[in-house]
Amino acid sequence: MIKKFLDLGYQPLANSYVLQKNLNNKEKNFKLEVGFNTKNYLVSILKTVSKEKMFNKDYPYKSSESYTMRKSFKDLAKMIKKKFKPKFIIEIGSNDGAFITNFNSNSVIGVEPCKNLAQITKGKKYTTYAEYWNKKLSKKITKRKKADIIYSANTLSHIEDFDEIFEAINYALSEKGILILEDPSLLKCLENVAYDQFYCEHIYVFSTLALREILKNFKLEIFNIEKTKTHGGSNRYYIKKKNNHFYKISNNVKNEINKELIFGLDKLSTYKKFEKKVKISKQNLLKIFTDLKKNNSRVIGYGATAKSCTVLNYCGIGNKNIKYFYDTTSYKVNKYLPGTKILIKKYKKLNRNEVDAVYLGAWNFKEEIFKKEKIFIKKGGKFITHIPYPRII
Ligand code: JHZ
Repeated sequence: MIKKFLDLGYQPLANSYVLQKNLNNKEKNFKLEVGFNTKNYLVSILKTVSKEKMFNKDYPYKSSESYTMRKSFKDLAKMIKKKFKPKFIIEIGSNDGAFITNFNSNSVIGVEPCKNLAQITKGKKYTTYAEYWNKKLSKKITKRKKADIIYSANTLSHIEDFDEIFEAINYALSEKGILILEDPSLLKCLENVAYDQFYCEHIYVFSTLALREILKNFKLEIFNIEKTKTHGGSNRYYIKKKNNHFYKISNNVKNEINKELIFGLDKLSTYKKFEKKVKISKQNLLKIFTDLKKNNSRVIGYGATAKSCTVLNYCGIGNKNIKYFYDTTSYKVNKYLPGTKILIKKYKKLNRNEVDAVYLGAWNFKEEIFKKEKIFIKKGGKFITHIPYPRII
């Protein structure tokens, strides 16, 4: 039933940045392979890493780090308040509060198992459960009052057990309540040859087709879809209980499903074609880095992302090709990227006297970064990206 279509080799844990004192220690590795379930169309990695190893008190990623994400959450919160007037909202995977802090603290609850992040929103007086989302927690939170809105962005794809997630959601959601899920779109991922959307934390990359099948098992259905530009192109799914006739199913749902069928997201052959494109992408990216090295170009990286971990380790691009990465996240600074052991430095504006070309680890924030670095660009500084194909811009 599950057919393997992509082998991205042995990979370290994407968000396990290495301390200098541990540089010579062996890292935990796992085999990163991706498969397609021909029955429910679900695309998933084949071997998973335990959630405790990935989401713990040392989690480095903060949603608030970019203007793009802060704005996206702010705009969504504004729309939700206006359109749905919710009295009680739960966010699953509230991270550092980029979404919940747009609401009054008495109307929203965050669930965030990474204790270092939960501490941030607790510090701002937002009720936050530093626990994994599950049935037990759902009962604890919503014993007396059910949620009008449950929101979860870039989190559902990180939780392996659908029974646990959706039964907990079904319990917590009021009869007329809405579940809003937001995750990178598989269609976009394939169109962009964004194979770096696959790493240990991304157990799934969803198509609408697959999500619809999964939701059926829990008597939930998608009634609207919005496209967002975040994380390279995401789908924001509006979901209701099947017996909730308060919301009509928008044509957007049918249209998106049709688009996915035309692209062939229901066929194994589509994923096999994707695999070929990934191999070509690797060769061409390597060529760019080899040529830059031959020319003695000074190359650094921008945005030490989880995605970069997959690209660099899969392609065999290391600290001989990229001198260091810049990242604004204080937790990542002075540590090394997993596997490739490239140093991460505290971000400072790109300087043309120091740098010739910059690998865009955070390609999903290209617009924001280009705006910030316009002087570097004006002075002839170049960026390297592999999305949608390897090139220098
Ligand atoms: P970004 C993480 O993936 C992990 P990553 C996780 N699994 C997931 O699903 C997504 O997030 C949502 C830095 N940066 O968002 C900040 C700059 O330095 O692409 C971040 O470290 N300067 C939960 O890591 C990184 O880049 C800038 O100007 O692939 C961006 O990480 C900007 C805009 C960002 O997610």
